[in-house]
Amino acid sequence: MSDLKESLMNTRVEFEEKIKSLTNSKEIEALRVEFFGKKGKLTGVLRGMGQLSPEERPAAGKLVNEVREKMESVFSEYQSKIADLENSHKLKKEVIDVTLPTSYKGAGARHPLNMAINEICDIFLGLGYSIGEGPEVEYDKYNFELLRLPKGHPARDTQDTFYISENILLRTQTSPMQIRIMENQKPPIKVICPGKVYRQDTLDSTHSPVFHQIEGLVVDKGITMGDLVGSLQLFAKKLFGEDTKIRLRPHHFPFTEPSVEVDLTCWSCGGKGCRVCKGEGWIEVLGAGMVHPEVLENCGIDSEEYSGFAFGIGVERTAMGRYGIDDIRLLYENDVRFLKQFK
Ligand code: 2U9
Repeated sequence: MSDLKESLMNTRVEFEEKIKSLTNSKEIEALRVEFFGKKGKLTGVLRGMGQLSPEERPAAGKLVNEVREKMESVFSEYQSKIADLENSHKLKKEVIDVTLPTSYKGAGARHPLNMAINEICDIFLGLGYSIGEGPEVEYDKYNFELLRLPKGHPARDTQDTFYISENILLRTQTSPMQIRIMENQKPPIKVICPGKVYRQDTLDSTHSPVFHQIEGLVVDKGITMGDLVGSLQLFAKKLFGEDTKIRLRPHHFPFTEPSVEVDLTCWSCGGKGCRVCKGEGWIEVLGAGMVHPEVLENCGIDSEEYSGFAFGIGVERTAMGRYGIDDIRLLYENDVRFLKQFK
């Protein structure tokens, strides 16, 4: 019993001396293992109790418990003291001087293409249209077949694109989205579909193999060419000003009948003729027409009961006119000197 008492006291003295000199939590943890761990010094002393006689054990047990509790309380006192010290040291080191000048470089600006898309979409939202967006990787069926452009159709040459496989391609127009909408929704339908489209083309100042379109589609009972003209006239005035007029020229698209190309009075000279409109007074901005009855039927819509109009707007062309940009490539190069003019 006296041996046990002695080694208990020695262990406690050693522990209290050691703990006083500790300065960080790593050392604290090492001390915990040294004394309280499985093979620790205190654990070793406690194991010695096994050799005591049954009469000595109760008193020894009481003493051992008292010493262990004391040592544990000293340990946790030091442990939290050191943790507090470390924390306040860390806070001091990481202090932020909120009065220092900022490294803020200023807010960016919207890209002119997105500005044009937002402006055009806002006009149609105001006219009660909803917005539909869909995949850029499309089935041939949605991009061509159901729009009356079967394989081998000559109009496919002007819309040659990038093929993923025989029947999957990068869409050449946003029309496949309107097809999907007509397949899934009953008329009345009134939607615009903005998005990126792809065509096999060589990049120059007016052409790009990737560009943006906004196509619109209205299908209901009794829709006529008059509705198409009225809607486009309203759109042109809202985008380019109240004095803007539209002019329709007959055209051909496989998916609309009749089809038209739509010119706007020149945004630069107002119709007198200038360099921008090449003396014409008019600028071609969009194409449109009455949705071909076969296209309606292809999507499960009864063409005897319903009719519709559709139109397509080239976003790049509109943005270039609206913001006076003379080279399409500027829109894709992301040169900050160009972009920051649109702040
Ligand atoms: C469905 C039926 C018909 C969409 C249309 C045009 C005419 C058109 C061009 C404008 C400039 C493409 O980006 S551009 O070069 N688009 O001329 N687009 S009619 O007709 C549709 C669409 C969907 C179901």
